[in-house]
Amino acid sequence: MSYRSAMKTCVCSLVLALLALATVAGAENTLPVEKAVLTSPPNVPPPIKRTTPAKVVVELEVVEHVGPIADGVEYTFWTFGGTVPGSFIRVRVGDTVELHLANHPDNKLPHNIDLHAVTGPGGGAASTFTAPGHKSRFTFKALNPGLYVYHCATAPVGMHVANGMYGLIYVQPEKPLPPVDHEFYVVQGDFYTDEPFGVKGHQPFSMQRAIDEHASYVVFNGSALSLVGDRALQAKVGDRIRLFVGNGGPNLVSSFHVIGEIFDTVYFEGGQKSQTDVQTTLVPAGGSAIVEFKLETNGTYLLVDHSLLRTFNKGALGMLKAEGEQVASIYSGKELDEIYLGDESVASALRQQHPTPTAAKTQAPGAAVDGKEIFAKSCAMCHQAEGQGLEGVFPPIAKSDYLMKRAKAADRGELVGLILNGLTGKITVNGNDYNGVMTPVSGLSDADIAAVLTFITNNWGNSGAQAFTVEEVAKLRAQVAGKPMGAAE
Ligand code: HEC
Ligand SMILES: [Cu+2]
Repeated sequence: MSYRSAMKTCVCSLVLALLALATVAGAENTLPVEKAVLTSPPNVPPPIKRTTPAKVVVELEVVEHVGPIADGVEYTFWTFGGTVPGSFIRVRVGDTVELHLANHPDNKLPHNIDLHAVTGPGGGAASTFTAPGHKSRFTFKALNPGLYVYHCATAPVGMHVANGMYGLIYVQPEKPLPPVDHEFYVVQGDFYTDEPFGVKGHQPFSMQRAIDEHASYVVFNGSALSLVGDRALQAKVGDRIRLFVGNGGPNLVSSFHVIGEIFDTVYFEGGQKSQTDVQTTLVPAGGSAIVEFKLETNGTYLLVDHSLLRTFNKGALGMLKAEGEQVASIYSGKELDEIYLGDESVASALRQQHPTPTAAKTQAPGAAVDGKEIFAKSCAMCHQAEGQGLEGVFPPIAKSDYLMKRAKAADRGELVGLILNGLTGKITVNGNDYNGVMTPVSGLSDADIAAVLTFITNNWGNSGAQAFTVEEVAKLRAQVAGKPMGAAE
């Protein structure tokens, strides 16, 4: 081939390639457009009947609100669509998804969304970072089928997820799963408060307990009350059930089990492969599973995390009621109840080996408290490592006029108060406005607070304030005790 004709072929194929590209882009533009049906837990949107791709518009709104986490216990949830987990999204593999994220103007914090179903950096996080009273949008192509978690990925990420910012998106495969009688949406999550499970009233989030992975609540669908009593899942004997199960975490993995049932099929980890005849399936934090079973006889079946103290002491309990006849050939019910005297030999031998209780260990003498370490552990996740803050979100501690004005004032209780009770409302630091929420910092002793306040008021460009003593902090703690989260102005 001459040089000339080679050039021609070259140009030709370039033109062809461009034409092909234009057709692809054209195809995207001419896709039928539909609005996604979103559902609140435990409901799942209906199966998609389409057999060709569409452009699916998903409209999610972030809502921060107070709701029950257990009987008589309130919690401030941060949510996608007003519920924990957030709205269920269902699309089909090959669809182009246009995701709109709105952050309600009454909210205090910026949020975003990272969908595990997205191929692209951050799963959409950076493209959807949205301040209260703003909206964002991005588009992605659902390349892989399966059941995926989505969650907020705004710093501190662990805190946003711990407050309930997660949900599921199901990317239906080309060949859909066989129809069933009921599909339900169940997501486990762990929650962190200073007080243990069940202490009444509004319980604020505890960053320290979250860091220690010391959950006070482990629940399905955002509350110990979500799937019990009249909110139990309802079905009939003979029904086939499909559960779309997720785990928002942020920390714990779930040993998901239904007491009294065997999963006929499990699409483990939410993928395309399945396994049959499973008792308990592991659902990792930020992961999922699809489980299916048939209700062969009547009764109440219990959804649990088989790490059972979570179920019976921290709320991880749901119910599925199967109405209908008892099928005695499958399950008889109690057939015998009589007296048993037993063989004492084993029991008494065990009793003789009973160990004597050991004396309580004495506490190791307290090491000197380092204010910088406390800051790194309890404050830096928001105010950042060098106290520089995060523009528009977390005010700086370094060179803070707000901090130093109070540190040099006669009443320094405000600073102890904001650590113990938190701070909310508009404040101005170095001429910049902040209107966020500092949640109470838990687990700090008087010595810890004295050390961290002394450190931040004498470093990073702050100077001239007297050191805080343990006695002073103890006195100020008593003064601010029991006051609600401090209002800034
Ligand atoms: C969960 C995030 C978070 C944590 C953890 C946190 N803060 Fe804050 N802090 C904030 C926010 C948000 C504000 C602003 C509140 C407002 O707008 O009303 C704030 C305000 C402040 C202020 C007043 C404004 C300024 O910059 O001078 C001080 C002082 C402060 N925090 C100190 C601390 C200390 C000390 C710790 C650790 C013991 C801590 N914070 C932990 C989020 C946090
Ligand atoms: Cu968020």
